[in-house]
Amino acid sequence: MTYDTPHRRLNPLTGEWVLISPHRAKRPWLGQVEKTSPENLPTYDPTCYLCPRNERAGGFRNPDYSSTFVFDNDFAALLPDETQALASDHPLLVSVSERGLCQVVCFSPRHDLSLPELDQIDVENVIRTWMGQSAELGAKDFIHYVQVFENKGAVMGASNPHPHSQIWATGLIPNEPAKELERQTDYFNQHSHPLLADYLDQEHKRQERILFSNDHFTALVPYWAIWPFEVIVVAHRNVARLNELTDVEVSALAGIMKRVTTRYDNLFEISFPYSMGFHQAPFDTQSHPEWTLHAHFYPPLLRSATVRKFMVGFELLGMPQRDITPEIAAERLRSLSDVHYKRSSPVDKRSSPADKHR
Ligand code: H2U
Ligand code: ZN
Repeated sequence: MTYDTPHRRLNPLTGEWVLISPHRAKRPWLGQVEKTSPENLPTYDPTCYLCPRNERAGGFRNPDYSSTFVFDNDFAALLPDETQALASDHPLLVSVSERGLCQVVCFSPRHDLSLPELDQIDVENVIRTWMGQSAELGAKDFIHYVQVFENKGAVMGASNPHPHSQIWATGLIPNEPAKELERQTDYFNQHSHPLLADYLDQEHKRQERILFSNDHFTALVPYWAIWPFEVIVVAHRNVARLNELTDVEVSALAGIMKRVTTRYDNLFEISFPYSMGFHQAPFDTQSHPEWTLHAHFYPPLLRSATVRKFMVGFELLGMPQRDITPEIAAERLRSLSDVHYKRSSPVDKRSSPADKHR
């Protein structure tokens, strides 16, 4: 299909629309140019608060860790303590108290190795850590949602280049997964099928937005993508939560994550910034057959290492809008190599035993 005139697309996961203006993609750019992150990081930085053995805020010292390392965020946005219920004395002034826990997950002791640069086995360790923490935090009686995410790059607000992710576990379901829960539940009740499974079937038939897949996961630019090179990674099995993944699924997910992030880095030959996170089912007593585990990658860069997309003006006041179509973005990401631009050899072979769409 060619899409060359302005149109809207619906995000069935949230019920929100995005405006697509393909004819605008060629407009000149005289705006802000982003600074790129430093490329040559040391393997260890004595001033980094995430490196092994170094001191963090509040006098805590990191252990001499050798794999992943999890700690409670020293500046946690949420606290586990029970607080007094907030009284609301007017329907227009509503608030409720919120409990939760915030953790930081360092991917490895190496200050210089981001997801695409880590070996397959190390990415699997990162995923297993997210799984373990999801299970542990999700089992707490005051936790109902576990949000795993990575802010990568200074442009995304990451405060430290040492590769790490965060986990915020909350008593209430945050806005985005709450919308997805409602939409996936409605769809499942109407069709007796999970929304994302049916969506994936359509995408596999059409191919134009698919990047690649293996036996257990598919990476694609969603039909309703907002960010220029937005990607969604969807599980093939109807698995609802990270901690329900099997060993082979962990390997497959690590392989797909390495390939997505390698292609991102190769796109402009920089360490590609993004916010990435998993949407898993709420942690309650239900099995959530409507929910399909997936990860969203939201990268801000638009046409080079230094020109980003801003969510301002009409996006902020009206609705999100994009210029390059999701199909063109998918084509560009598909055309890139799986060999990281900093490496001369292909990514670890174990990452792609059953990969298709090369
Ligand atoms: P970001 O780079 O995505 O901001 O994540 C780093 C987190 O590390 C951030 O949430 C925490 C910050 O609160 N942090 C500590 O917990 N201890 C420190 O000594 C510094 C930063
Ligand atoms: Zn470090």
